[in-house]
Amino acid sequence: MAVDGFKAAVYQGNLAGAISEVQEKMLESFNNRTLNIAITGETGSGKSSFINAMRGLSAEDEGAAETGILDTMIEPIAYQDPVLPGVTFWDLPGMGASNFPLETYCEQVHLSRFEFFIIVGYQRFRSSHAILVREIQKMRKRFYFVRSKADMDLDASRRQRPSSYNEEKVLQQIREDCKRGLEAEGVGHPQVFVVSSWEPNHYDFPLLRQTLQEELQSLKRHIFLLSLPGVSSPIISQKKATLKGEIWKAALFSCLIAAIPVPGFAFLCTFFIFRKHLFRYYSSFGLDDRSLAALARQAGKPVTELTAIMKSWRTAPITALMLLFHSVGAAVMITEYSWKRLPVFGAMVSGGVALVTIYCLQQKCLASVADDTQRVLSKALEAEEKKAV
Ligand SMILES: Nc1nc2c(ncn2[C@@H]2O[C@H](COP(=O)(O)OP(=O)(O)O)[C@@H](O)[C@H]2O)c(=O)[nH]1
Ligand SMILES: [Mg+2]
Repeated sequence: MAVDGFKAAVYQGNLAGAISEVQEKMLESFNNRTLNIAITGETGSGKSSFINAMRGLSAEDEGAAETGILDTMIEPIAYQDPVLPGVTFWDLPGMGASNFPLETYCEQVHLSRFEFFIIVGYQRFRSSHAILVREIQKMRKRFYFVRSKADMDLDASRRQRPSSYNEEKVLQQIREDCKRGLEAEGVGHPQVFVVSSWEPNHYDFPLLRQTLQEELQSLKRHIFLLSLPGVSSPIISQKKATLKGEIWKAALFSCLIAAIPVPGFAFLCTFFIFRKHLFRYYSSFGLDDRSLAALARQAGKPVTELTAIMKSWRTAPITALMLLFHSVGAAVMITEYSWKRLPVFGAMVSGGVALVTIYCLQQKCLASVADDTQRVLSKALEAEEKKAV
């Protein structure tokens, strides 16, 4: 399978290798994937009519999506594009229909299972559109905004101002209203198309088709890259579980050292054992200096951008020092104090304190290095995502 090389590289702590797998081998494999496009928007906005127009069908044709005054839809329905390979349009229930209030719509239709979105809106840009945009952006997915029923707007304008009627000007005003609304929601380069499903050869309909066709590969690539953190996450967890199994050895060793009644000795030894393990985790996950430099080169990002998002650098050593200082210090004190009177008891107590502390600390540290690995890998993949857009 195409992702096997990526998984193996992540497991070996070869993050640069994982990125190179993505760049060199895996990106071809996404070409045969399906792109699931959700056609979403308010009830009655013209979603089903839009799908029919995209598929070159009229409402009366066999296999056409049901359109009309009533919205009885409960479940999304899939329609294949007859021309674009692997493109599936999903006709979604309408936002604001009686069973689908705005507040719960995204969850009810499981918006997250779709990969790309076409928001169909009519009339002005409003809060329902903003809700959808926010949800899609949260998932870092992409969308087109289709402003439907342009024929009605043009007709109304022609009737109201016959002497000054200018088709392109009306269309431009509609585009600008949509873009303004989208930009207010933080969309960088909104892609807006003003269409009429009655006239699929007019207005922005042909441009929409062409854009989708041209961007299809990059959209598939983007979705594929977005799915990769989901592939690496179980691998990193598996590796964490393996390393976790070895923690007790270090803890046991520290426990024995803590029982030696020489002031400061146990503290220093335990600290160095802990530090050694921390660096071992870094190199085994691929977060040591050399591996990070190789990853940065491969991803085309400065190392600082990768290290800036690592939390274990800051948290692990400080928590470790604090906890070690308290617990091992306490253990040493107990040992020194009780050594003279109850030597065996003193050694057992101080050793026990060290055992528990080191065990908990190592676990915490391992978890934070594993989290960092996922973070750094996602950051490195972001560079590829940007190339895909
Ligand atoms: N004039 C005009 N009416 C449209 C257009 N698209 C849809 N409609 C009408 O709007 C109503 C709702 O359309 P439909 O596709 O069922 O909307 P949905 O609920 O979003 O699926 C229907 O009566 C359609 O005939 C269009 O481009 N122009
Ligand atoms: Mg419909």
